[in-house]
Amino acid sequence: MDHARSAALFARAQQHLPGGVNSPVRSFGAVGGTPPFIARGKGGHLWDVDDNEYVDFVGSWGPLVLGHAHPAVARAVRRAAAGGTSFGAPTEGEVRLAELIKAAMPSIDLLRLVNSGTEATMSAIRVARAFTSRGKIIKFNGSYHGHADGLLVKAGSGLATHGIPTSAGVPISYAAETLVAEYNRLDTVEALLRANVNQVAAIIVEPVAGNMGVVPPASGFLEGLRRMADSHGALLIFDEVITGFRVARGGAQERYGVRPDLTCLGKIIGGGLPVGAYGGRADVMRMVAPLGPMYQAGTLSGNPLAVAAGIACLEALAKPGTYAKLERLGARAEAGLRAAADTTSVPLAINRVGSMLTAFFCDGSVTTWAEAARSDTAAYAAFFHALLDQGVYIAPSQFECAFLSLAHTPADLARTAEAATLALRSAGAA
Ligand code: KE4
Repeated sequence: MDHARSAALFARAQQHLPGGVNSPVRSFGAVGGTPPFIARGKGGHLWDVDDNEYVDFVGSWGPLVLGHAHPAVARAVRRAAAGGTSFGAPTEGEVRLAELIKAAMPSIDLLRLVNSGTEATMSAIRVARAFTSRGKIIKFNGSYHGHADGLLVKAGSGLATHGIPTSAGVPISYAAETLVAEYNRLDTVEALLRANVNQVAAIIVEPVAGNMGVVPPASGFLEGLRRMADSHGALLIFDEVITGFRVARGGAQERYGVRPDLTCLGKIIGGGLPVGAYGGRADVMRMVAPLGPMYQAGTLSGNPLAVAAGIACLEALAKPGTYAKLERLGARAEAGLRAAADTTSVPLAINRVGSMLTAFFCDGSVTTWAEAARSDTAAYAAFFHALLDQGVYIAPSQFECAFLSLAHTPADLARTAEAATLALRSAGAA
């Protein structure tokens, strides 16, 4: 594959943008090499500026569940743009999008649209603190909830102690309010709650972990969080930025039947344009200005173009059979990967929930961050590039998800399975 134009653009981009990108993971830092600069997408495929074509399983990190340039989404954005791009005033589209979200997630009485998943989780935590008059939050090692200061925190030395920043520029004092538990380990949550009685405002969890790679909730884990939050007077926040409208139309809360107090959304609800949302119990959300004392605002929140794309996306997803098809596509992709792995000696642990999956380069099973962290990231990087060279584009990091879209075809999946077999053979031979 020729990557001359991407290489030239990457050199030029690095003169203007930190690392040449507008989000770190796009720089290929975790896998090495030069990222292809994308020219266009259609369905389950991307083309880069050197006209190389790829089957795309990044899907813009989750939003493109319909595939690229879906006609209904493109048409909706064109129509909205013809009437103006932003007014800073209420519009009917914002009401319609809120109604579509609430129709799928009965735990949401009131919601606020924002511009990103980060804004959604940051605001959900603020409203939880406002409602409970408590300061601490519990998050989980290996989970990512966007880049708000208090969430860029990992486990401190002792479990009962506060977290430590994972980013420069986050004061220790900010991290002190964040406690870090272990995903799928209810005992670690209980220990933190007992060590911080009446201080925890909320537990925030990715109900299906996506940012350590895909790690499903162990049986009883989400139910246990619900029970513990209730018994300790904390709120339960589901960060469904990835899982919302992905693992079921009603997200993980529908798939697993556990009702959070607050839900954070993003990605799919914007159909590829910048939309986030947070919402939940009316008594909690009535704390949000202008109704209540918790302030949160945004010039472009509920932007007409973004909302038009989100409405078109969610209306398309409401069609009967959508999630059965996503399940079939996910199962087929997993089977192809397992068949490829069976032809080599390379140890793979594959986790999948619906149309999101991850192949961990390690043996045994991956049910916690500690187990995920055992993965051979160098082997993953070799696999990633061997696939990319064959026109298959998966996440440029071991600790992310591959996403199926409704636009992926059996031919795409057959081609991917074949490419994975060759890629694993070369990795196995390495
Ligand atoms: P954004 O601010 O990037 O829209 O959303 C933050 C966020 C919140 N919650 C979860 C569970 C998320 O996965 C994310 C963002 N996901 C990453 C990749 N896993 C986005 C990719 C990127 O950072 O460029």
